[in-house]
Amino acid sequence: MTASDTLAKATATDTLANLAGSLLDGSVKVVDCAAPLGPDTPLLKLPPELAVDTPKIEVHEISRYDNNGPFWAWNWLKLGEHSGTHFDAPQHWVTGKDYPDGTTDTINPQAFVAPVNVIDCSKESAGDNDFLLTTERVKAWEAEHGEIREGEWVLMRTDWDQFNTDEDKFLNTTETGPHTPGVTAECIEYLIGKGIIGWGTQCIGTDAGMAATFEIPFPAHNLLHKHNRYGLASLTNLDLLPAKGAILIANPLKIVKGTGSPVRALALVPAA
Ligand code: 23J
Ligand code: MN
Repeated sequence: MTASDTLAKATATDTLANLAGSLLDGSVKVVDCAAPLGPDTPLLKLPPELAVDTPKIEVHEISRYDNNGPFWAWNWLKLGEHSGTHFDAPQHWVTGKDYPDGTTDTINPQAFVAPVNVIDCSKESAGDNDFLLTTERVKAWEAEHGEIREGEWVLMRTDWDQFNTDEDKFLNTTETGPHTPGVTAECIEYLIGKGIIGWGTQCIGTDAGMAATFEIPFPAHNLLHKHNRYGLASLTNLDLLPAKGAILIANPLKIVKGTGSPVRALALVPAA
């Protein structure tokens, strides 16, 4: 090891010792960014002429301290990969289908723990359910909070998690289709150019409700996965995260050839 390697290792050891202390004394808090996962979890509804939907979540009891298992309780699940708070892997989209490290079992796990930027769009989204985050708005956010760096997550805060116990409100579908906020194609391209590892939202998917009708259909999915980046959807409690400075832990199950997975996303944040 060179002298600078030795120094880097000593610094990393100190960093983890400090983190351990901060977790134990409560000065770093763990925020739960996942919604409850069960039969009532809202699920995506696609136009029937376009696609088949993900099935409703089912929980089946195997035993409950009874004749089927006297000393234990356990269940089995029927669960789509893209259910509830979940991670989108690059191979979820046709544009990312050839990445050998693009499934839940092959992604480098280093990506599952990363710094996170939280862009507050809650007011805009409350005023306009079809609100789209633009490059201009992200640049203004960076001027205020600091640049978005390579390897970081960008999350769109809309406070949409307040609706996640009511599928109708969460999907907000009218005669004209689903109306939930999202991001423009140009803005996603800007963020990919910045080197983000992924983009996450508090709505049912990484794209806006109306994204099926956009010039590039589902631009967040199309462009993120084309560039081997990840998505997160149905995140909760982003109002408890700072704009910058938190660490996001979002690790999908190691499903073989999985295109995504429910995640118990967690954020490490400085105590208020
Ligand atoms: C399939 C088709 C369209 C969309 C999605 C899935 C998702 O949002 C998802 O869960 O990845 S928009
Ligand atoms: Mn998904």
